[in-house]
Amino acid sequence: MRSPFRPDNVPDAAVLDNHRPLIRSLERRGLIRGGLSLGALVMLTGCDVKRPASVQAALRAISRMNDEVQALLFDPNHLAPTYPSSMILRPPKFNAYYDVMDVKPVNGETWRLELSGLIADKRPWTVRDLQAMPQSSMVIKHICVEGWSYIGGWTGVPLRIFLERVGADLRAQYVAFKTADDYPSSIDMATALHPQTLLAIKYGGETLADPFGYPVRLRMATKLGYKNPKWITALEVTNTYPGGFWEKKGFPWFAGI
Ligand SMILES: Nc1nc2c(c(=O)[nH]1)N[C@H]1C(S)=C(S)[C@@H](COP(=O)(O)O)O[C@H]1N2
Ligand SMILES: [Mo]
Repeated sequence: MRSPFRPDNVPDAAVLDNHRPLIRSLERRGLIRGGLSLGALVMLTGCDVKRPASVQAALRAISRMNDEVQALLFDPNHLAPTYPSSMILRPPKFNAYYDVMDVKPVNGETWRLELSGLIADKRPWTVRDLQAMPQSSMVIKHICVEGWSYIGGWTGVPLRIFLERVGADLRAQYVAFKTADDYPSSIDMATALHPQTLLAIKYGGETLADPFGYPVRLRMATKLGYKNPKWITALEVTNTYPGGFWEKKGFPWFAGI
């Protein structure tokens, strides 16, 4: 899991800053008031704290409830901060659940983006198909939960435009992704349609390099790093909760503003 390119784990104030509006709005609505005590957890869930499995299950249920509340509070028109292009870090910082030397490059010539679920036109996409679509660029902060961040410049097809083009059911709940390295991921439809959500094919104006997701990865300004799958191979529109790689291990699913 250690990468030679991994930056020092310096906690980043931006992590907190990014979540302050959410925390404030939850407090305003009386949805949170400080932490839950163990006693309150027992009262709320009626579970036996001597049975760790039942506590685990209850905590997971509360976490899913939090995810849903956060998705409800998501403002589709609120834009995350952007930065001047002079601040783009070159090369970007690498992270994955394995080392950078274990990245297996994807062959762009044979690569296809497979489509499934609530989509009218499920023909697979090539790299050239994606390049021929309208592109948009954004310079945003990438925040990893491990406590580091960087400013990155991304160009690609707005996911909203892609979903409209393939005739996706935009009233569906989720957009789910599969990747070449078996790192499933998913987002809510409101986030998928947000203007700062791209199927990114370029970094700093140049084709994505292999470690950063060539030929296509998701880049969102409104979500933490681990919600941005690299090396995407399949996209599904669905009403069945798809979860994700870290989410299965207990990380929050919403993970953003
Ligand atoms: N396919 C895939 N996507 C992934 C990961 C991964 O391990 N595999 N790691 C995530 C994490 S934790 C982070 S912080 C970012 C890192 O993206 P970067 O290497 O472009 O900085 O990718 C995310 N997307
Ligand atoms: Mo991350």
